[in-house]
Amino acid sequence: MKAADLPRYYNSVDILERNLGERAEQIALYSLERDLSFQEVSDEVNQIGNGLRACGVRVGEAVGILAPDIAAWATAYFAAVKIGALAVCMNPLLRQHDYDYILRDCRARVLIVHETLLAAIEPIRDRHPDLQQVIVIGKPERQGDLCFAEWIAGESTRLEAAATHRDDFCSLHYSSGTTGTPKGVLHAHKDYPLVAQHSGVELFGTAPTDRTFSVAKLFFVYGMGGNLIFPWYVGASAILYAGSPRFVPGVLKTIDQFRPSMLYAVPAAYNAMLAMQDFTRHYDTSSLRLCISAGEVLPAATWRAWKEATGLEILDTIGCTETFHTFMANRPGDLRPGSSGRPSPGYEVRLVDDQGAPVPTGQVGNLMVRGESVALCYLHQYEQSRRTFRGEWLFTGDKYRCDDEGFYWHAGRSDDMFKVGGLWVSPVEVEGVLSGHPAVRECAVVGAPDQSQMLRSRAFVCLKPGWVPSDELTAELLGLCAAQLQDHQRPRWLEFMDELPKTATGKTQRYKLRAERDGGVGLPAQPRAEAAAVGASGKGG
Ligand code: 3UK
Repeated sequence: MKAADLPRYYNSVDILERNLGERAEQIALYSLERDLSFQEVSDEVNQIGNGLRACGVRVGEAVGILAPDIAAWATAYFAAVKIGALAVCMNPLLRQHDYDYILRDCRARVLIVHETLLAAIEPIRDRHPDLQQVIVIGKPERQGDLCFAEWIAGESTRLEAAATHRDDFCSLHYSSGTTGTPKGVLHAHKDYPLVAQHSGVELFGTAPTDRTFSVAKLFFVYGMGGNLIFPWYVGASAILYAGSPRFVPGVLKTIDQFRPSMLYAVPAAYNAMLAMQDFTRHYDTSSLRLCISAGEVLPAATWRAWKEATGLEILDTIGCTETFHTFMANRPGDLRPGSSGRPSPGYEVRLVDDQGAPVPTGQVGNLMVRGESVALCYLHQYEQSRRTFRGEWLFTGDKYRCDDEGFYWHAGRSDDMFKVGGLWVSPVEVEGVLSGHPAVRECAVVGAPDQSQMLRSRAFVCLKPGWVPSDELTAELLGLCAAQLQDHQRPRWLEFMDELPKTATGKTQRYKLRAERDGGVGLPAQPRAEAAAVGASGKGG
């Protein structure tokens, strides 16, 4: 399918509404809270859409969605899209200053927020004059806020979709930036059927009889594609789980109870399930036909352990917020554990050196991707957009090596960013917190593998004259990180060094630090602290 095959005026609410004929009464969505048929979903979407229009939301304006994975997330999303607004899919794990940034950046006019997340926006919401209405899923606390259920109760279930152009933007997803400032990725209506056709149908073979479940949450495009867009595009049902991805019994119970055939998760979530002894004896996982992994490298050991436990082969795949979904993947019967597979339908990839020339087979190069679902730009980020969106080609920031058989092997990133449990860590952000301590002269943070070959944050710290390394100081520095950073960002290990390795121009050579082994050459014998184990987290936990 090509973008040009879609009608010029196309609204991606089509992904839901194409099911309103024969499939109208089929279950679109299962959850502990409620099950909804396609007709019921559509009725609620129309009510919300009418409610949003009554709040004055116009085509192109932003509607924030900040909620766990419940039915209202999905209905609010499609309602915003249907009236031609921009659905801003907000990560419930962020901190106040991120929400502050996002609300300002997108000029959200309405925010639909779950009662459990109100506290995070309460202190900053008054700074945003554009934010005219807050709608609370649950009980509002402030005068003027609306209660979601009451707000839609009186609205009509009929609504005309906005005549959006297929190239109009319909969603905004914030992804972490190298400096810690989120980058808003704009996707257009056309991108949704494209990824559903290419990845949902052609790659994963999603069929109407499937039931999907994603441990990765809906605000994350990986979860939203796999567990909302792909199933609904073909009339299959999605299973929503509102709990934390780290709560393994909750995840396994959902699988046991709702019997998904397709599972989307990040490597840390597979590892977390495997860490529960004999989990397949306590929970029935026999409904699964396809297990998909993305977000970071799936270690070959995890692949083997999962196969041993369940008999199933996990498919490691890679996508990014900028492409919306998968552009390389392992396929059933055609996979190499530890690799990201080969380019998937709808995408081409190239490996180039820093001057843009192709690199020979077997050598590491910068991964470029081409495909029609690639976003046009980041919102309000001219420089960063120019660096990343290079004509038809997207500069992913990933380093890859291609073998003789055409399989691609991840070889790190060009920007020092890394992921822990599927969630981005920007070294600059962690270093900023450590540098706030009076003892720290300079520091550097890198991703280092733990016992199960999953990356964790590792900090190297140089002290100011007069300070000496000690366990107390280590604890103090780690405490500072605990207070100011999210779990996955906190250093798991903290080591003291006399000097950081530097280039001639004074840039920290993080790649040298990444190569440091335990007590390796160049590392002075200093106390090496192991911070409290960081829990495994699925992206969007
Ligand atoms: C890294 C991987 C090695 C890689 C995503 C599937 O993760 C997704 O989107 P993000 O924008 O991050 C993208 C970056 O994450 N990465 C993702 N998968 C893998 N590295 N092996 C993998 N299998 O650095 C990439 O550039 O958060 C994943 C589908 C849609 C997505 N958006």
